[in-house]
Amino acid sequence: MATATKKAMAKKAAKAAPKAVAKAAAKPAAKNGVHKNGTRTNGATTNGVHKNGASKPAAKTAIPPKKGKGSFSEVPGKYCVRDISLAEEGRKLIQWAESRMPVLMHLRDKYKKSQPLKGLRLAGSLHVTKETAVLVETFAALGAEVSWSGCNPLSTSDPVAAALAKGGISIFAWYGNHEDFYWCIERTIDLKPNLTLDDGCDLINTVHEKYADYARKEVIGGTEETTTGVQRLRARAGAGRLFYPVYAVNDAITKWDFDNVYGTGQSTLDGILRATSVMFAGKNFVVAGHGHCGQGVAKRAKGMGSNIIITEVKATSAIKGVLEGYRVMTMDEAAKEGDIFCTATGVKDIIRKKHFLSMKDGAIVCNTGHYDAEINLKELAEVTKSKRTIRENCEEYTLKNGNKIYVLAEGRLVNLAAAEGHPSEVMDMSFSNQLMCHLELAAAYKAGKKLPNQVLDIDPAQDEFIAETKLRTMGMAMDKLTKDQLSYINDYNAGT
Ligand code: RBV
Repeated sequence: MATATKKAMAKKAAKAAPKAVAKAAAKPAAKNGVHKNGTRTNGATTNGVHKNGASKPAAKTAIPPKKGKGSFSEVPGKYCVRDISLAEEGRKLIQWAESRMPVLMHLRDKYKKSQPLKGLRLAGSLHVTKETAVLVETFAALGAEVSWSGCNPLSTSDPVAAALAKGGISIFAWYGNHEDFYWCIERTIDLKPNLTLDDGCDLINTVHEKYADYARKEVIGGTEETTTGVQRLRARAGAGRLFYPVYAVNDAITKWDFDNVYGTGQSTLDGILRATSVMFAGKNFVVAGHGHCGQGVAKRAKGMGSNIIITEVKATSAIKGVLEGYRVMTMDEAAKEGDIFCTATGVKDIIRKKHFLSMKDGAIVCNTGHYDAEINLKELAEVTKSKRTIRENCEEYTLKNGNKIYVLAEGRLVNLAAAEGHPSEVMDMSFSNQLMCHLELAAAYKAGKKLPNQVLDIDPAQDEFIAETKLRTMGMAMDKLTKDQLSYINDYNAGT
């Protein structure tokens, strides 16, 4: 963006700021007396001193500068995206996703009149994709004030971020945001959220570690989208360091049996194809971790004609692989055989120096786990002579031993960094779970009911509702048990 335009935007932003502050100041009814401090968005009382001395989200007037280079479209305190002129392109993508997310759209329709989230402020940190945009705009349609950031430096769709910003959502996200990842999260906390939505726990962690008193006193609850995040949450809760209730959305059947398996399966292969265009048929495809995500990747790679090798640390998951007809071996062994490697473990250092050194020339290495810790790129660098970019999201490392290894998307989740993440159809169910959990949190809060500061399970009725609605929108019907069948299955005396 030209500097002149940037300056004009900054001027406009300065004017817009008071309005944004006034709007954000609308507080949820303090039914249980939780929201009893000042009403300004920046958390300061009128004289700038916090009444209770608690750690507060940063003041809007003292926003620290971004470190990232390049141009941005920015209205301080409201949004910072790469280029607002991409909004029209993004809007079409969002509409495309809407047309494939019937359950979420049904929920939007069902609740938009009653405004169950009115007066609540929600901060979210989740991949800024077209599907996420449908969720974000549903929250807004139901009355919430929303502020959003990405949850991975390489997963933001800049057109989608621009469309959200243009549509009035507060958003801080851009593709390639390595330097200002936490800056963006902090900007969403400026909203003084009373609900948080995470994918990977970075927002929850920031709120808990930097604003512990705030987390305890002001946040009603939150949700967590992914396996790695739920693992971290459980660790936090186990250590007695979880200060508000958080729903483990990942653990809903309508999330992890579908999103983690079929979503990851398809989008991971999509990412590998976009970054390499290689043929899968006939290749040895090593899947590290045969949990839900790994199962999806293996299933789809097998379907494309690859020979699957599984590496595992859990015997039951390994046996599942064996019974699918895959080979199971250690990574030390698999490293020598694989043509394509994909990590899906949630654990660090799955592929290390010794593995790189024993790989075949031309091996392709990628990750589909939430964090970029699974492939040890630092150790790869130690044995590398030279490096160059072959094409977008595909880097060639020439090792000192002469072999070439190709790393996709910097070892970050290849399905979101090199492709577009999971398809809308499956995110429909995941994000309906997200929405319904926030509706639960809001309803409990408005009814004055305090939920325990724990990792909360999803109500099975929610799963059933989402699955039934999905099935109906797919034009499929199910049988119903007759009374007689019901009494038969509940009869402990029934025998041969
Ligand atoms: N994920 N979101 C998308 N298209 O918005 N794709 C994948 C999307 C989520 C998915 O639910 C998974 O649990 C998480 O990303 C991993 O970070």
